[in-house]
Amino acid sequence: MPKTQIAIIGAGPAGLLLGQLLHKAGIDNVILERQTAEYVLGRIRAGILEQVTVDLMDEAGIGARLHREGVVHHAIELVFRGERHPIDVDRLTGGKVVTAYGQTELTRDLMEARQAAGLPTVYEAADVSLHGFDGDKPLLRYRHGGQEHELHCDFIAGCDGFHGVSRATVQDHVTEYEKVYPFGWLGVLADVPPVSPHAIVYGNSERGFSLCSMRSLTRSRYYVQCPVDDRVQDWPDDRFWDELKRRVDPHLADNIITGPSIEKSIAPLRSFVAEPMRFGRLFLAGDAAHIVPPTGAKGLNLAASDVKYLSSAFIEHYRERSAAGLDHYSDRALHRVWKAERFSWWLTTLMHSFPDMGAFNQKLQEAELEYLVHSEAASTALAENYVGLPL
Ligand code: FAS
Ligand code: PHB
Repeated sequence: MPKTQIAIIGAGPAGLLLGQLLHKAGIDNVILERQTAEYVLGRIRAGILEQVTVDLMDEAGIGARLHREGVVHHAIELVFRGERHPIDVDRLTGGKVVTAYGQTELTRDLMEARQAAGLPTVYEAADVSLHGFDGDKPLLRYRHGGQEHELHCDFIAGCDGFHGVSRATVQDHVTEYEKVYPFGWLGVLADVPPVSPHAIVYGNSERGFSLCSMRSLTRSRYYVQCPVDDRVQDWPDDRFWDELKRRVDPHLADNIITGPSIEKSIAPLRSFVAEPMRFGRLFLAGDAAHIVPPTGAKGLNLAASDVKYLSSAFIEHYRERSAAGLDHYSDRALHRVWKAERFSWWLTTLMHSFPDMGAFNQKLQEAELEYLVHSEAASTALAENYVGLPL
């Protein structure tokens, strides 16, 4: 009867990081992932890491490539009315910074470390189901290689994302809070040098939001806001590059190096929180419990802070036989989640063009941005949320 201490559902950043931290603490864990490793690595997602996430990668003992290849950003820039304004997050927060390092690379580092340690990950685990977590003998059932399997455990960590089975299993016991935005983000990845390698550029324009980011000094990541029902085929590369240039200041537009897209996708934007994040011996972490619009670069970083709280609670349970961390996990995680939800909603509302928002609301957005970039207090509030609030 296969047994482990912690059964983790999902081999995304949350599941893999949790597995690595538990392994470092000598706690057995098994990950069940419904896709292949290649599929997981093929998803292009986040790009900006808070210091909390970088520190966790170091704690997990796998921060080396991140420090070698990640690009530290000391500032961000806001573009509106055709002018660009720096926000010096480093100075405003007393030295805190963010690091540009793609979620794909972070996931790859975690996967390679797990494989090197010989830790069990079952890829292509189909039809995972959760049982007994309201008692003290939880188990997972799943299908793999044409066979039915059971995995008995002490606890289940639901790290299976927004469309996962964990939250769906406890749907009747969850209170959901949701806001869906009336637009999406069209994202393009291109092997061209980023136009702003040391500061992410957030653009507000009457034509809509834009974002100039990167994955490395030779690989760029750009986004433009688009109608939520647009399709990727509506956006040939030339149309994308033209639209991006119309939404930033003339100097930046003249310096954008274009090239063929190597990935192009449209992501819907939503704010979502499921409460609570604990159900007996089942604990939710990451996108399984909450979603933020990517504007504030919080999604991946919230998954990391959930994992920090949850791994500490499991370690305390096994080492000190204390249930305090487990009992406080949900409240503790949700306090941070809601502050990140607020910041992500605020920045999304400030930077995007909403249907029929009219000239008056555009002027209000520009007035708030004008105030923001010239007020030390307002810029500090933006900066301390952007680099990540203390754990
Ligand atoms: P994930 O969704 O990454 O991982 C969950 C894993 O569980 C997946 O591998 C999935 O295959 C697996 N799974 C699901 N159901 C299962 C089942 N029944 N059985 C077994 N396994 C199952 N965040 C940012 O900070 N910045 C961004 O720019 C950004 N862009 C994004 C773009 C898109 C299109 C999406 C969807 C998200 C984006 N995010 C962004 C947020 C994203 O980075 C998430 O916050 C991050 O992936 C969260 O990690 P996990 O919680 O591990 O969830
Ligand atoms: C990204 O590089 O994908 C990125 C950067 C900053 C954001 C969102 C996405 O706010």
